[in-house]
Amino acid sequence: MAIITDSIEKNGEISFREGGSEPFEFHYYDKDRVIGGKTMGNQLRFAMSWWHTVNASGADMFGGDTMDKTGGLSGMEKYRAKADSAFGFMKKLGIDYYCFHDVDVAPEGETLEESVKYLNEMTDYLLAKQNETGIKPLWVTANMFGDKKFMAGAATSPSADVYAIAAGKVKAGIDAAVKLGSAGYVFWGGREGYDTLLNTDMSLELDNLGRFMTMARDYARKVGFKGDFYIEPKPKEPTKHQYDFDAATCANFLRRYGLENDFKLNIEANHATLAGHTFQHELRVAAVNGMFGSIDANQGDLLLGWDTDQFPTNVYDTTLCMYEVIKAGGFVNGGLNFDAKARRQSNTIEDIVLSYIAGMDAFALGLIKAYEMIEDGRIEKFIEERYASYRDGIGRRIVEGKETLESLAAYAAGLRNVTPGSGRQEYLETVFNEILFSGKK
Ligand code: XUL
Ligand code: CO
Repeated sequence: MAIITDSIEKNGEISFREGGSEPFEFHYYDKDRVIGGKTMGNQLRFAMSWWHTVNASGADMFGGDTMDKTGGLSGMEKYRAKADSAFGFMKKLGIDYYCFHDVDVAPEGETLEESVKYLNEMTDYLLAKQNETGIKPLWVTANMFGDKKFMAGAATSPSADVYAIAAGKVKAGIDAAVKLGSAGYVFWGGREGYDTLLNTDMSLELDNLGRFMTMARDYARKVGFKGDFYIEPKPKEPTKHQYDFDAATCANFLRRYGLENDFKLNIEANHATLAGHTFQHELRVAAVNGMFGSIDANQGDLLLGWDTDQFPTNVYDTTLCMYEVIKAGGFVNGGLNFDAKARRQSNTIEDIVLSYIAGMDAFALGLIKAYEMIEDGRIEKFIEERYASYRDGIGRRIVEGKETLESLAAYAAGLRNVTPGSGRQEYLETVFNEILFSGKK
């Protein structure tokens, strides 16, 4: 039974070929190539998103499916066949990790109890597949936004019963994460936000969300979950005001509720741009707050105001992303999950394979170029020199916390003609282009 693997079977194993130009091969991603002291595989830690890859059928707001990924099956048989296909797909592409929501891998029952039973049955099946292949979850999550009971949120729902069901789903998700040896557990806000304050008690909702994550953390640590928790910031969609707007908002939330030691951030490229930020900005904010964790790798369309979840092909962005990842010390439990789907019109199985190749190659090239930026050194040196005044004299004393407002006022009293010097943005952008396109150092 092959739902999404047929065409790859046809094309054989997808591997790297130096100087290659055929579509069904990698031209930059060479999994075993060592770069920056680690293999590309370990630097990039690619993950397959179950929902987009195995389930998404091309439907949009205006029209139905353009792809059939059911293989004509239904019930548990369909879920098992999808798991077979997913593992076959990951093996062919050399992907070692996958990410899933509870409802991606198992059907939902009428009650929580029934849903958990199905999930347990399917995680047994996934575990057997993992043992055969060595593939593992990068992170697990619970879908707390799809069903109508979650229309007003889950941990921020005005209904305590909905809150309790959400807690039960997260408990089952954490149990699945422990059972499958997942490196992470993600909270994406889903409908944790609001559309109008005319019907919303924001203070209670935020406190409830804080309590919810605290309970999840405490339960997970009790049952032996050693991985990272993540919040995945997103500014809007589906609600008008999401509580996890961007990295800075999430960092503040995590500190307010004392969760900063167990939670990190899962930065999604397209969510960053929806928040009016660059992907690089969000990664840097996460890193300077000690909360860089994992990445949902995709790209949006800057002319559209919604989450398009496209496979990433923009090498400027992948390079600047990998530059941030390297500067943050690389991935520990995190990795690059393709929260991305082939376009509605790219509706063949081959298109999904080509989409992954495109995304993986774009990030491999980004990784290569990010190391070239660091080796080149011109950009780093410029920044170092730009802040040189903080390395000795008055600047050094400021950094060491030895100055006061009065002492600085006295120091500054007689200064004349003070300017910080040119920021050289255009020159630095030229250097970046040169590294990307000329191969000249
Ligand atoms: C939604 C989104 C999700 C999360 C997991 O915008 O990105 O797919 O990654 O729930
Ligand atoms: Co995502």
